[in-house]
Amino acid sequence: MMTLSCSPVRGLLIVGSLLVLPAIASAGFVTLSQTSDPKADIILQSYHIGERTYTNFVLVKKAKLLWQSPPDDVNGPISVDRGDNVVGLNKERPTDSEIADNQRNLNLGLILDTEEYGAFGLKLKFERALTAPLRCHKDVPSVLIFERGQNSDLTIQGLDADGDPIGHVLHLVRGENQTSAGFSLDTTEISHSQPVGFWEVHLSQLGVSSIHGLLITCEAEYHGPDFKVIGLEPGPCEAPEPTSVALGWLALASLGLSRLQRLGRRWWGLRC
Ligand SMILES: [Ca+2]
Ligand SMILES: [Ca+2]
Ligand SMILES: [Ca+2]
Ligand SMILES: [Ca+2]
Repeated sequence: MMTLSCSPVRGLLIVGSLLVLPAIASAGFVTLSQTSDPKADIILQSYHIGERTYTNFVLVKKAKLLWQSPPDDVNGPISVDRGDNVVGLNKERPTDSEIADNQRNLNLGLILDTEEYGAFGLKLKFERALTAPLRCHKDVPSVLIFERGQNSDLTIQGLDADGDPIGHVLHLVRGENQTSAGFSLDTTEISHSQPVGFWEVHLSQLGVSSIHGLLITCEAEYHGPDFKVIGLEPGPCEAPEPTSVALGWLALASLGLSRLQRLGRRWWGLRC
């Protein structure tokens, strides 16, 4: 489904094609420091897809809250939250640097919490640019977005080096193409644990080959997303094994020899 999203509200104009996240052929999974205590630190350790393991995460560096609604709500539509026993800030109406601190780590017990009626526009800048993975890692997503409850939506769009939106606006829908993260989270703003899921976002789904950050928007009907954003950079392709390199050269040499022999036979055939 593709529709035009043009939202000239709250001083922010979003123009682009709005996509519902298409199905991902093969989803990965994550490993965590622990999954038994929903109120404690839960550190993201690695991302896996197939037999491969990735740990090259790229963190959020800066944040800029563009707008929030209702703007005069004393509780604040968006807040920084933490697991009940996690050391960290839980605060309504956080500053931009408090939002960045909340996201700038691998502790999934530190998330942004949005009230169910809340709406906002938020820019998150990564510590370095994310570029489309090399072919050997083309099935690896560039961004993981965790959501407590698996009961809320988000829209995201890539940002260029100047912080301007580029590519598609992607609608991440609650429960759709969302993988269970294998743990539950009980934070200070809720009185019981909720299961956490995550979306795997590929740059191709955002219609770009590189991003410096994300524009995240939430409308009131999105049911208040409670989330953490973490980038992933697979890195270079593994060098082939020395044995396979040697075998490759041997095969090439043998191919070359047989061609030379064929040419030789043809040459001598013509002469005779
Ligand atoms: Ca709150
Ligand atoms: Ca939620
Ligand atoms: Ca709690
Ligand atoms: Ca919420």
